[in-house]
Amino acid sequence: MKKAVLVAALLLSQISIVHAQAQSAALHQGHKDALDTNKNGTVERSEYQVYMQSAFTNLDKNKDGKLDKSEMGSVLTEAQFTATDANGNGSLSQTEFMNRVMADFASADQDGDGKLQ
Ligand SMILES: [Ca+2]
Ligand SMILES: [Ca+2]
Ligand SMILES: [Ca+2]
Repeated sequence: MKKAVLVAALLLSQISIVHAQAQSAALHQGHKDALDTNKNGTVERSEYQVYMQSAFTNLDKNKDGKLDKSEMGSVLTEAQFTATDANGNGSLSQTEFMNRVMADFASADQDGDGKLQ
């Protein structure tokens, strides 16, 4: 099976919480429940952001504040890692990581209302 395009989907499926479909912005119900912390039925940008910040912390196994290729494991392909590593230094800072996942949120949020249903 081809991996989903969204980095967020890859990250989330990696940590067994969300497997979003690249073709559809819809999240699986169980996964949405995990992200929808205020249980209002939608995943707001703020909920996604908080979740991704904690995902960054969880992925940063050696706690040096950045993600290197070994920490990303199978989450990102080489090409995706390179694309996310904006300054090309071989590791992902929290800023680089968040820029990427928030861009994914924006592309998944097709109607631009700041929420994923
Ligand atoms: Ca919510
Ligand atoms: Ca690290
Ligand atoms: Ca970098």
